[in-house]
Amino acid sequence: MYKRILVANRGEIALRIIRACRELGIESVAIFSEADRGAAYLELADEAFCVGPAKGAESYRKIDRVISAAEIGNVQAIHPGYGFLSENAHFNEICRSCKIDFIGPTPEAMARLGDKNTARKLAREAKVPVVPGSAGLISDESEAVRVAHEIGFPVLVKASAGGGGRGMRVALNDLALKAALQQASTEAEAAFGDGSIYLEKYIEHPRHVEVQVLADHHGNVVHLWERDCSTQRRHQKLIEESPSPGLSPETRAAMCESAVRLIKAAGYTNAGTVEFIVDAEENFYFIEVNARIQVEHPVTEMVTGIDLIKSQIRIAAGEPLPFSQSDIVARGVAIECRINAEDPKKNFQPSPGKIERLIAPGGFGVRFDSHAHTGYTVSPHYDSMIGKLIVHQPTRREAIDCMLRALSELRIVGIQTTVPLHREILRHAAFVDGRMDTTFIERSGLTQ
Ligand code: MV4
Repeated sequence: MYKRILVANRGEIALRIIRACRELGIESVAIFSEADRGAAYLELADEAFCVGPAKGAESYRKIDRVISAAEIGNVQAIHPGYGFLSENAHFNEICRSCKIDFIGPTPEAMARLGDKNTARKLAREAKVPVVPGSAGLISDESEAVRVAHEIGFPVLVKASAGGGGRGMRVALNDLALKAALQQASTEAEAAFGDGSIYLEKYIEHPRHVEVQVLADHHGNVVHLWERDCSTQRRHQKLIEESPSPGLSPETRAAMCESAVRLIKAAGYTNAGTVEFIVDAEENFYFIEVNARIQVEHPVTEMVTGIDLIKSQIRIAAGEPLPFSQSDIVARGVAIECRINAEDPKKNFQPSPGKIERLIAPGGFGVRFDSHAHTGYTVSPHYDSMIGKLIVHQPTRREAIDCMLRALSELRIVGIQTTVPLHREILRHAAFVDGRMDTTFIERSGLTQ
């Protein structure tokens, strides 16, 4: 097992990884930017290095500085967390060349699944349902028009290098399609240096359901059931839950089994999430693989009782999974609300600043994963999420009631947050009845 791990991230996920290291008896080396200097969670690490100024590209995403910290810190492995360098195959490759274990998939598996078009092909080969669309990349307009007429409008133009909603354009007819091809390709070329695009039938008002997977270096692959992430706004997830309230047991089993087949076919190892969209008839379609631990991982941890960060570290260190698929029983219902420093009354613009007072909720089935505390200053330089409130109860009704109680206890004075929005969503009939889809928030009037 590793003696020392570099935690190449910040905030709540850095704290989460440091905690897992401490429980495993592993020393942790943290990194921080000038904006995070003095943050309380850094004191829990055994050592901490400043890697640069506030700007992410000059610090947390600066490969040479992160690697230098790893070398000086004399670590055997790096945990990238999520965001920053977590899905950067080049960084993954550099870790390998420096003989430092990257706690995640190999660079090859990361690159293979990071290309959405290649991932689609792998899915088809693994008999995983994909959205009807082009066989591969679209090379010219006439081919795009032909495919669009085969699958029927509306269609979605997607960038192979895209993901998370970036580089996507909906087209309702031939004329719109020609414009969409141009825009999606130009945007993807500018953003990712790869303008290649493919076409899919646009599934309207889909649910967004993802399957957590763990794969070790001994050929063992298991799923840890699904998370429903349909409650989101402009591709920003707000509330996640498990199990998905919209799936029959048959669909759930078929979706989870297909996720395992895809991960096996891709030669993927460590933690990963296979993402699907689900239409009104409960048909599910593979969309993409997220080759990292995700923000919402605690939802799965609560219903399965498995610590996903410790699992990642053990897998990277070469240990076989300590459980088989039949051991992984999901129990109860878990819901997570993302607590963002944003002002719902000002179109969710960031609301950084000093937290004059923070009182965390607690009690039976309540978990608050956050690096924030009274006196902490929320930086304007990073993502606005300052914590996650997770509840775990026997039934969904009890989980909603518990979350509402916990949200009413959570005190954050000095900045605006998404707490009021969460309380409105959790009381809304569409949420209570499990009828959320990815377009609900925009259509609901709950936000401008
Ligand atoms: C789709 C889709 C509907 N039809 N593909 C969004 C980003 C990435 N996770 C995949 N996404 C989607 N792909 C087809 N063929 C709907 C989504 C989608 C979505 C789209 C627009 C606005 C919000 C969304 C949230 C989740 C998924």
